Amino acid sequence: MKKRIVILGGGESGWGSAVLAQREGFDVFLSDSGRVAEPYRGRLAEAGIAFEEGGHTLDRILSADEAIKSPGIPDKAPVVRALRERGVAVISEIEFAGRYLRGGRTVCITGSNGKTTTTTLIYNIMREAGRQTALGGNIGQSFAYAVATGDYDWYVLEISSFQLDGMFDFRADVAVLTNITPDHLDRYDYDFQNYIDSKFRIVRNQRAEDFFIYSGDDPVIAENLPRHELPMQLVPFSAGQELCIPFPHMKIRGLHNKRNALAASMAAAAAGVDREAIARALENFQGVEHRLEPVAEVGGVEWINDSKATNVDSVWYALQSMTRPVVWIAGGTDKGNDYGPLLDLAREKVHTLVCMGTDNEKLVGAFTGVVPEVIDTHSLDEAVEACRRAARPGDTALLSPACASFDLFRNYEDRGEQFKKKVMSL
Ligand code: UMA
Ligand code: ADP
Repeated sequence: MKKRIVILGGGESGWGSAVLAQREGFDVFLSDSGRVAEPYRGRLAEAGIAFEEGGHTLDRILSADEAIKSPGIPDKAPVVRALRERGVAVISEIEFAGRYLRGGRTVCITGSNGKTTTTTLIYNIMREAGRQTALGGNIGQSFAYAVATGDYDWYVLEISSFQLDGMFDFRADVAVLTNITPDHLDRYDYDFQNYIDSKFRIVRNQRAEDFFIYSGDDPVIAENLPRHELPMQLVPFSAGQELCIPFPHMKIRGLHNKRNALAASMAAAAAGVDREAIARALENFQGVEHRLEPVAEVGGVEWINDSKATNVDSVWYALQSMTRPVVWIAGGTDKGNDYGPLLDLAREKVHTLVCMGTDNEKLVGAFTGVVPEVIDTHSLDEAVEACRRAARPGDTALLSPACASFDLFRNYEDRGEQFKKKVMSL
């Protein structure tokens, strides 16, 4: 009899898993607690993949031989508990897709910040070097979809902690850990150590011929690096090292981006790419949208979109890289932020903080008396207008929120796009 695979969640991850499971000849059933959004709904129907929506029917789920869980579904979800109680293995899409690589190799990038920038840069380098390379994971298409629909020599994968959690036998040929600072603690019982342990799963199963590239500047990584002998080749990077081109020749700025470029260069070198290809790709790299992205210079004021800065550490690096007086827009949905680490930089660089959120109380409280002026606004229009009035020629107006976007926007991309549109209309 065919093995039965149940997939929980019908988004990007579930859709990719379903396509791969169908291709591998399993009996596939997908279950979504909410509505399956388009385009996935239409695609599932067209591919003839059985699915349900609007609830998880345990009768149809507990008969699974194995279940693949989408990363957005917490381990605490009743359906996941019920499966585990029944003794059904619940794995992540990464674990599943990793079984069908047919010789393809992986570069897997995780960390609290810098994943997308580093992943994109590695992908660009691999392409520059003429490798057959797929880009996916926590960015763009899912890993499973890439495996199901293409034949690649290399898979460059951004991996979130949620995807690492259901990963057991998967092995990365090249693993990259950019840094570890607090994030997503709501999914880790508000215990930072649980989140740290999740990130370190990136090196599980690595062997002597594999590489582990990690920040040698990060105290949390240093403290948690297993003390016993690790079999793989350890390659720490540090902001003090030199790249193969002078960093000022790159178009991206900031100490954090130098680290990302070092990590990417070392990962590509571990994958056998030569120095010339690395140098060319570094030189051409434009940065990624919504990450310290220059928008426009209006009346001598430089506007920057850093909408992806959804935690305190990413804002620290944004402020750290500022060279002109700053009008700073921050705020949104607070994820339990401690603004303490930002106070010194804000005092030194920011003359006006424009708070943009439905509830700004915590932000106003943290920065009143630290920054000369704190303005309370509740919409993008209000915030940009307040910014325009406060900014003087020679200033930088920086959107770097330190918060999630879900109070006023669909997501961080929506926030960044609306911001850019508004700035362009000034
Ligand atoms: N759902 C259930 N049962 C539940 C809860 C949700 O069925 O109990 C359903 C929802 O109704 C929805 C589906 O699950 O239809 C959504 O699944 P998902 O939230 O896992 O989202 P996907 O669209 O599958 O996208 C996921 C990642 N999302 C999350 O981790 C939240 C995507 O990362 C990733 O690109 C994609 O898989 C492919 O690997 C996004 C993300 O926000 C970019 N990641 C977080 C981040 O970067 O901070 C970790
Ligand atoms: P991720 O995919 O991990 O969220 P991104 O590359 O999308 O990382 O960057 C997210 C935010 O963090 C942006 O505001 C960016 O400027 C900042 N950032 C990028 N790289 C780093 C780094 N190495 N350390 C700290 N912050 C970073």
